[in-house]
Amino acid sequence: MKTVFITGATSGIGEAAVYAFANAGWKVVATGRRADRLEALAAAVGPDKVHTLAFDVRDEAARDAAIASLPKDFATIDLLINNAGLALGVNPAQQADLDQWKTMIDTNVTALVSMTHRLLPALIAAKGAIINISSVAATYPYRGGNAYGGTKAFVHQFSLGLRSDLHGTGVRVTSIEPGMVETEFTLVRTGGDQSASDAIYGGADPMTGADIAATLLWVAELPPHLNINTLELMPVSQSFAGFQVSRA
Ligand code: NDP
Ligand code: 8X3
Repeated sequence: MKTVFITGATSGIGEAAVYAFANAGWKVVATGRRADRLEALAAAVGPDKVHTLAFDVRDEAARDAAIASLPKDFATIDLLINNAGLALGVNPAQQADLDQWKTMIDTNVTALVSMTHRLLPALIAAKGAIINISSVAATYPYRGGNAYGGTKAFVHQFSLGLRSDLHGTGVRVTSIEPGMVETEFTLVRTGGDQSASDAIYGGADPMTGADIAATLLWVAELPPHLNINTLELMPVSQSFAGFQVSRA
């Protein structure tokens, strides 16, 4: 039985992934900061299938202590899903809050890199896999996307670089790049504005956490000689718009 280590499992895509992998017979290490949510998740899915670790991905000491506490049954990691992440703010760069930019970089970039570095020896030993959650924001700029898009572009390119470095090890690396998924993402981005969240997803028939979780499971269970490098997904209701031109 294989074990997946999922960051950001207390809501949205990560939480849905816990259910998808556990239902498919994987053992799951589910992580996030909100311990109460993790406890509820373990109770709902079954503590024999899910082991929870509450820590902030930016806190390397807390992370290492949590990993060191893993019981034997969950200690051999075959797949790391670097999912924990967030956007903060919707303002253009000239009105953005620098602390929000730093929080996004610390979480989406620095912590993701550090988590990968921490588990890489084990993943190589297991001939395992890494799935990083990037975004369409990595490729398509939009107003107010600024630092968030930059962090996700980093995740995309870091994933390709890992692929290159891990050549010959058998370790697979994939960057998953979703568009609009209805989760707590917009609530977090807007500081808890439920009406803003409702306005973004309302009538758009967005993707769900379960849609992305099914894709993650599909990628994870492909035959070991296959690697999906990058995979971009959008709801049918979402597509692209043109360039903007300012005129004198
Ligand atoms: P949610 O806000 O629903 O989930 C985010 C998860 O990340 C939570 O479990 C949260 O847990 C965790 N997290 C955030 N910061 C930290 C931290 N410092 N330490 C530990 N865990 C943390 O959003 P989504 O499910 O949508 O987001 C998951 C990923 O998907 C993110 O990387 C996001 O950028 C990406 N994404 C989302 C899209 C969307 O449209 N929703 C589209 C493309 C990509 P807790 O707060 O308990 O710590
Ligand atoms: C989340 C998707 O388009 O809101 O990464 O940036 S988007």
